Amino acid sequence: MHDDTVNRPIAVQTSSEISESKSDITIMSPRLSVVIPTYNEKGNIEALVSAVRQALIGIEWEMIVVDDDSPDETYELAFQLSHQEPRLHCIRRVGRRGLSSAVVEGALAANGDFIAVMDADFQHDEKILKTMYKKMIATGADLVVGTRYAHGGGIPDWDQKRRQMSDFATKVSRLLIGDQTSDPMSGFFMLRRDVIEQSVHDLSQQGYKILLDIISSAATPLHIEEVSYIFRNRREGESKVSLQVIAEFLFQIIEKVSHGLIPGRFVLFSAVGGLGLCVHLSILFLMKSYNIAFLPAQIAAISCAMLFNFFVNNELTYRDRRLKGWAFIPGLLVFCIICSIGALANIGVAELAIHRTSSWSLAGLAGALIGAAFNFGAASKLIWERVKKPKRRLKKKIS
Ligand SMILES: Nc1nc2c(ncn2[C@@H]2O[C@H](COP(=O)(O)OP(=O)(O)OP(=O)(O)O)[C@@H](O)[C@H]2O)c(=O)[nH]1
Ligand SMILES: [Mg+2]
Repeated sequence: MHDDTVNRPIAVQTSSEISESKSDITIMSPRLSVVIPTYNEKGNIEALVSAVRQALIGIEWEMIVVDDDSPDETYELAFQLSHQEPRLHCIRRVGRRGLSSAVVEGALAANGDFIAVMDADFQHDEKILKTMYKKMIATGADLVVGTRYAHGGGIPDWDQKRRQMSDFATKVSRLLIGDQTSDPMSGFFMLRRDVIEQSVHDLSQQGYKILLDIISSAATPLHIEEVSYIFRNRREGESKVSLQVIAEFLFQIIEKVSHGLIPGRFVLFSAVGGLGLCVHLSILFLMKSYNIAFLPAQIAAISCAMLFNFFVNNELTYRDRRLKGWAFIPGLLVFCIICSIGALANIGVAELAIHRTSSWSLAGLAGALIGAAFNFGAASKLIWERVKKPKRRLKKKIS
């Protein structure tokens, strides 16, 4: 891809403005759009606008805050700030959550030729935005990544656990994109507008790792450059990284590696089922060691395994649709019924398969796969798809 926009004039006048010869109204077309996804970032947003304004002196820019209806009303503050800073725009999304999809939505609404993506919490050093922009133009790159892992970059304050998690995620992401960038988990980058437009239909838009999504969805390898920076601590507010974010990252990797053939959630559901089997067998053998008869021991083991599976799936696999409070009990009952039907389907298929193949392992595997697919489909539809989002009460506006 080549930069055919470098010499484009940045001041554009409409025909009506030109006819008003005395008018001095000029619409400045931004070269750079800075997209900031936000969720509960009220404490950071005002300072961030000032910092970006300072960092981008000399460049025509706009800032697009994409807020997912934050309970702390970040969107309200962004709207107020846009009265003093007309280069600031805010998209408020209602009934949707997700960093990646927010970034894509902001990028598609942007007017700039180049799009920068950065967090609102000051962990990304806005002072390198100009360097990234210059590098983009000078090299004709498709993408410039703000990296913590190249010479001159760093993360001074992370504890060992956090470092290990990040290293693990970086290694897993290399399955998808090799070593195209030293920091595939970065949320700080700048790209040419057409890069995102060309791959937008192939993006998974799940979870947090939008850079990985963009690089792995590009039809041809991208020209990637890097600028190092020191990662900082969050200035105000709390991190949104949770078990759900980790689960979504795993979904993203599985779906991309299997080219969309295997739903990531299904793999996680099956893995939880595998752990459930371990729970089942452990309890069965524990009871045996206490000389409990097989039938009661088996019933106890099945019950514990179902409870375990339901609990872990609710916490991890379906965390975004988690059942809470009293809804947990009917959910558990439906789950037990589904698993019982799934077990019958498992036995039926295995029985059919053993007559055809006479291989125990193949028949067992066929039964297990059908059983797992049935359980997954039915549980997704009947338990976790039915969860309704709580309604937020409307605030009365005083006029
Ligand atoms: N629109 C939108 N923004 C989000 C969502 N989740 C997180 N964000 C924003 O995305 C940015 C990164 O989120 P953080 O919680 O700081 O995640 P992180 O930087 O990867 O992790 P920490 O190092 O723990 O801060 C911040 O600006 C968040 O406000 C979301 O669901 N929707
Ligand atoms: Mg952060």
